[in-house]
Amino acid sequence: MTPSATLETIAAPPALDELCVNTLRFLAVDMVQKANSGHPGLPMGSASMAYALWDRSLKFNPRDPHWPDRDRFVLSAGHGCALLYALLHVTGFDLPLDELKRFRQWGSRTPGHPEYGKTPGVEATTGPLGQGLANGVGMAIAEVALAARFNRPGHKIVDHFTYVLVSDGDLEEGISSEAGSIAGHQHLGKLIVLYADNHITIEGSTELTFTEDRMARFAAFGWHVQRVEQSNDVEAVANALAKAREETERPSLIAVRTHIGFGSPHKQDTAAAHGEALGVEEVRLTKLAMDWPLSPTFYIPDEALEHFQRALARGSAAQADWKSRFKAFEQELPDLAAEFNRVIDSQLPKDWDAGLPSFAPSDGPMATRVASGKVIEILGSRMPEMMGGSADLAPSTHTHIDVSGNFEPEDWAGRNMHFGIRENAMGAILNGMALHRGLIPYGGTFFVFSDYMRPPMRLAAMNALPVIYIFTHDSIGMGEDGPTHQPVEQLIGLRSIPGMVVLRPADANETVAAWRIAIGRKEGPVALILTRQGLPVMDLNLYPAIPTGVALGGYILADSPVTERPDIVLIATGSEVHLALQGRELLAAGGIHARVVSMPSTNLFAAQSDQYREKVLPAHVPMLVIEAGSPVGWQSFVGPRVAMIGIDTFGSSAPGPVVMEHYGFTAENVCRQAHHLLDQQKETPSCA
Ligand SMILES: Cc1ncc(C[n+]2csc(CCOP(=O)(O)OP(=O)(O)O)c2C)c(N)n1
Repeated sequence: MTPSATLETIAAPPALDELCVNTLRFLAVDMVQKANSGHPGLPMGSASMAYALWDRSLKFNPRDPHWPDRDRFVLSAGHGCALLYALLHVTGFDLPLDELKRFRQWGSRTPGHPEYGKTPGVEATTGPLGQGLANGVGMAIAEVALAARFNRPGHKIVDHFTYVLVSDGDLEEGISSEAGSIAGHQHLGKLIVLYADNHITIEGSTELTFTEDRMARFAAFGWHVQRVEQSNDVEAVANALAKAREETERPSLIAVRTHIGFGSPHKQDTAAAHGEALGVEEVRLTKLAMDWPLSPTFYIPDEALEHFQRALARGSAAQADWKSRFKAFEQELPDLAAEFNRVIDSQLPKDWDAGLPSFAPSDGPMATRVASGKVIEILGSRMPEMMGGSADLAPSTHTHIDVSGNFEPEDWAGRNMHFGIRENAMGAILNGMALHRGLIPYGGTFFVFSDYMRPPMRLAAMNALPVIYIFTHDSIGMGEDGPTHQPVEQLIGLRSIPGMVVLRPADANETVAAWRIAIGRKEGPVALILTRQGLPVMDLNLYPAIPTGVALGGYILADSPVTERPDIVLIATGSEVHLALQGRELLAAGGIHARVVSMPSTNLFAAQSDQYREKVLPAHVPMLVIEAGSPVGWQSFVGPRVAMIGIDTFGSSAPGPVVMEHYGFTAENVCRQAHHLLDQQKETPSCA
């Protein structure tokens, strides 16, 4: 691997550099002051190092923020976003000065933390500290994976760096160790992290909490580490960046001794500069101290603007160079070039789902995790953009693609990722891969440990990222490992994340249908919730609604045989659907006509028309939900007239079938509870 061609930049003379840096500083100061809300300290302290990066190194085109081979820049310390907005404005992105003046206001393109999709040039939503760093690791992984797949001798069409700016808080968060360890292990030499080492967090000095040798820590992870003592020494930062780019074997950490609130006579180097406006008087004193005009506010000197806007010519030249190289690539290797365009545009290959299997009862019983593994194998062989793995549980989660090798420094073309036992970083890395584009990222673990990756899952949903989660061992039915490993509240927890589609298929055929939805969904993440234990395979001849029903979230699997209007509706998900079917037969023997509704996704069901939902769940028909999870939430999914066989404790350690029976997950109990519900309703005294 060789470093990218260095960009031709014309270093500004020191006085102009200083003018540019101060422009960024005071734009941020004025933004925060006008909003009377935000974080001025980090932008004031880090303006010079960010300037060194954006002016001397970063390959970007403000006129085309999505150009595939641009360098990525992630501001992991998202609270310092006034700095990023200032950079985007002065370098010519579509972010007018008026938007800077509307910082943190309703409907502005300058929200309180960077939001992907809202502001041109913002590469990731950041704010929960540590996530952005791991997003950067994911982007750097995507870069080397795509380079391994598409670059050919004489054709380097994927060749960019990923830069991340982190603060103390980013490095204090545990995810920084998870992600830092993976990045070092994978030799991600094109990942370069600038660390705003300002010794201050919200509660005061880092001496209170954060005293380890950060450099030694990252060196131990296998990183190349450098220190710059003078944050305002733009040349020193630029030189460190140049060295970092030359280091191709190891990711780089550049710790720059910055000063929070730099220039503020009373707030520099104090926590007071962190999270509130400086105040009118302190702004005045700071501008005076730094020889900056008091008015107008949001002042951008002409010379500074002219210098910053050289980024436009530089960016379009860099992109034009890439385009001409891509053209040559296209001429020589048209199929590969078309394939590159396809994956970057997130288009699925033709007939991508043609080879997916159907299962018959004779194939069962089969755990849905096993059915999912078979689907992954087929999809993985048809779609080379599928890339993912597990947090050290692949033999259990069935997430391995056998036709591909491991993703490792010796073979970045391998698509099986070993995330190690690092769920939080796994989630954030998957987000980074999705943000980069060109891949369909997926990751798996036991469902109960999805709690460890909730922050990145929330961000995936917020950013509408097409990430797929494979969560197995999905209920108390997983058995012997006991309450620590038996998810209970995780289902409702995930379902409550706006934009997340949760699918808990009932058998192998529903699992195939669930995967179709997962691959086809481009507008957000999908979580597949799968069993450890074998389940009967439902006969597609008897239950022909399965393949289309799953996409509707809930559907009539088996209807009441006699009446149009069933006596009761049994609603079940996942491993409890076959209990509902058996319960229905027991009820029929007693003359009760039950309808069984399989509801693999409450999220998708909620999105259907009122008419459809009313057809499936007619008003005034009693309903019994059977789900091995917390009962919370079901009333909002299906209405108030619902009874439930669920779990409101933590499960128990014993063989799965024993635990299920003890908690009432048997066909007999379904029948009993249905009778009980019907009796109750008969006995309910009328108010009339
Ligand atoms: C996961 C998470 N926890 C807590 C916070 C709230 N928070 C915002 S900034 C910050 C720490 C500030 O210290 P540092 O990271 O050094 O930033 P600086 O003071 O240099 O701006 C905290 C705790 C957060 N954004 N994310």
